[in-house]
Amino acid sequence: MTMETDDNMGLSTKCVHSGIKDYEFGPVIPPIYQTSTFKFKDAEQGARLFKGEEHGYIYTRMLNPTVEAMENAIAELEGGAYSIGCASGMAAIALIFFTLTKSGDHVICGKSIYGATSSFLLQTLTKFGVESTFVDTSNINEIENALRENTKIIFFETPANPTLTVSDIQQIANLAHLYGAKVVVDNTFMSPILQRPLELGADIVVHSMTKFINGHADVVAGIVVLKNADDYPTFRKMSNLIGGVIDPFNAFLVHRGVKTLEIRMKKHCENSLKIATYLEAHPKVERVFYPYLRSHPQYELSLAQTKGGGGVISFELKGGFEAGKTLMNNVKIWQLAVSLGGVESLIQHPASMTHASMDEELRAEAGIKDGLVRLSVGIEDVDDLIWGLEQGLKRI
Ligand code: LCS
Repeated sequence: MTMETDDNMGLSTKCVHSGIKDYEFGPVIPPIYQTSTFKFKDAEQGARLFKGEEHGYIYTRMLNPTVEAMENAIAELEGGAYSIGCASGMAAIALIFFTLTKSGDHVICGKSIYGATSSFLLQTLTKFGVESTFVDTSNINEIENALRENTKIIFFETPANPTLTVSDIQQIANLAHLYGAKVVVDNTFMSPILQRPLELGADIVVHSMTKFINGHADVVAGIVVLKNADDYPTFRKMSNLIGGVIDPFNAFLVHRGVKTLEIRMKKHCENSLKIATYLEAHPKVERVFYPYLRSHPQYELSLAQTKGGGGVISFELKGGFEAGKTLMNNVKIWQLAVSLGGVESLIQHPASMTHASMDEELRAEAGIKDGLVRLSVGIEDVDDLIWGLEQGLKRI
């Protein structure tokens, strides 16, 4: 806990004050320590720092005060002991698997998952002798059937990209811990404002901070949040060895984004529910996936586990991919681009874009149909966003 906040304070207060300490000259914002290395007072101090006998800074790949301030803020918001800032969400995901698995181990991963995550497991981790099984993590029986003695990690996104499938974190954690496996939740779609997996029994949270946490589509970054302090030294050591760390300027930008995270998430949720409701009633739309719609298969679980449906909606049009193309090429305000979680609204096509790299069979099994369109709903005025969608829909 930093000196400014404690556990009883509200989320907006935490967003504004978390991670902030006193710095030389009294700035209210952590300065950008844009330096690769730090001068020691004397040879003895240098040796103490390297031995870990004194807290301080040696070299920016190892630790940097601007990065540390942002890491403390996210750890505090997620209710974790420590966090480690990474160069991207994928660097954070790689860090977790490289730290916790070795040759001969097995991992279970959600079927509906960001394309690069599934490719990392299938194309990279397998080279090191770690096997993965992909299951529908919204079905606890599928997880139980896939568990083995050597299963080290159960990894899933909830809600998942791009199907918005919701998995029961507490139930999965209870099962995983019986088998000695760690539960890792990719909390990118919710942010700590809407969902706190560590409180529900998860061991580790990972984020692509490129998305809601930074929120302004101007940074690529990731973070690993650890519930247990005991895990920290091995994770920090591996981060230092791999070197995929966030740099001070990006950490500064992310920390700046965090200040408005709570109010942004509220607006993302408010806009998304209205847009999902509008789409569900639209004659050209076949089916809408949004966790806070009553029609969502895990609607009740979503209400219980989260504080909002988030800012991502997926839907299928009656005319399939051809209709989707017409929509994407004719919408107004919405920009045709991948990524999500920024203040501006985006539209994209998972099967040919974000999830194109995914194994085709796995993509079909995960329910990522060719006609699925994904929206990242920004914080613009919702009437303008609906008007912008209607301009595309009426061309179909
Ligand atoms: N986890 C989730 C849930 C994601 O959506 C992404 C990226 C990542 C991890 C990887 O994070 P990155 O390395 O990009 O910071 N998702 C993207 C998407 O849906 N469109 O573009 C990127």
